[in-house]
Amino acid sequence: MSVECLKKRRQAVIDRMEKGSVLVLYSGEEVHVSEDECYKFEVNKNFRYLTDIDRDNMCLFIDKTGDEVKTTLYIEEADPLNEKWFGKKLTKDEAKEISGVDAVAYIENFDNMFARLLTTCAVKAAYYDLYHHDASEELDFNHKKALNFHRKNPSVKLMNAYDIIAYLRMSKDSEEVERIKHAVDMTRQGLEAVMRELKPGMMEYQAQAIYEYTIHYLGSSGPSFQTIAGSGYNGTMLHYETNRCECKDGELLLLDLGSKADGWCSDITRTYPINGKFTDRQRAVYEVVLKANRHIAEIAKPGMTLRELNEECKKVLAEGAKELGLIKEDSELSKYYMHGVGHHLGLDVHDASTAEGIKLRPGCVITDEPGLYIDEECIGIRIEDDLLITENGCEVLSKDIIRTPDEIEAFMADRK
Ligand SMILES: [Mn+2]
Repeated sequence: MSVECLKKRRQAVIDRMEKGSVLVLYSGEEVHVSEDECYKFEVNKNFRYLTDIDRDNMCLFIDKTGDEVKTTLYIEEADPLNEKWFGKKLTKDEAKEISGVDAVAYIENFDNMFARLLTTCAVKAAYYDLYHHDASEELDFNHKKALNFHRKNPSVKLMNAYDIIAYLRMSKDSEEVERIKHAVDMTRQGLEAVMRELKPGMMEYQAQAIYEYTIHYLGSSGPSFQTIAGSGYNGTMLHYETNRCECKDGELLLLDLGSKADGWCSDITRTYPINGKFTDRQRAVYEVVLKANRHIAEIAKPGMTLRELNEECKKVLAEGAKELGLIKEDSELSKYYMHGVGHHLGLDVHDASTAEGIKLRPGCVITDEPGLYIDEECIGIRIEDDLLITENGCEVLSKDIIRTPDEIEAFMADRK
């Protein structure tokens, strides 16, 4: 990612900060599992967005208290013994080169620097990332730091940086779109590898393994979420990720999966006939879902909301479900389709969004994922594409991932 691009993002944040304020954004800390093992570190996504660095124990500090705004990145100082065990830390020069900040300093000096600045009374407001998924959840690292700060400095207004950054993140710049396109392309290759091997008797985890092998081989840092490989009845469970069953002759395999390209995600679903050929009934259901999927890609444009798109999607699915003899009234559709048609996609699979950004605008990347789940027939079908909202409509970023029944059958017939 170019430093120009990162500077532009940070400037957009600075423009929205009050005069006489600072921003304090930590990258996060490693979380312990057991004994000496930690969970794979997941960087705070807003920190990543503004620095393109995914290391723990760092802090981005923006000082807008004086006439000149200054951006400093606080990083960990390397300890040669530690590095022997856990790998190289970023040096000051490397951190500066990647992020393009005005200055880089060591994190052990951060608290003193901040305390000194606070004694000057120049800080009227402090922006922290106050993201909170739901009330029952533990507070995250940034949130805890914010509350601690607020307790010690009650006269400084505590502001939420999350809303500002999330709004910006909703509209992707060209460098983000490039990363998402790369992620989508790795997913295409992974799905094609599965289609080449898929046959009755394959285990769901083997389909998963082929997919994940392929994207890792291509240089992805891994799946953007737990791969869903649900055959037959399992395809009707929305977040089935056990993947332990056998793919049976005559059934479908639903694959909902993604990959990460330097932090940015793809999220794609395809449903394939395990033996290479759809039954008439499967094809009929598939065509309905495909019609809804195509309809959304036709109409998605700036100004619309995800809710409106879902209402449109439901109309197409309800009409089809009636023709399939599944329902008589539109209101019964919820028995066979019970989720939304899309969500934002970016650094997070279900990407940041705010009420302010409820209307789609150019640069938004959303998913288009209608489905029908018929438990009693062991038919679960979802087709999911990734759409980039443009000035007048949208671009299907996953247009090269084949999706019609004819294309899929031809691909599977042609293999070997
Ligand atoms: Mn999705």
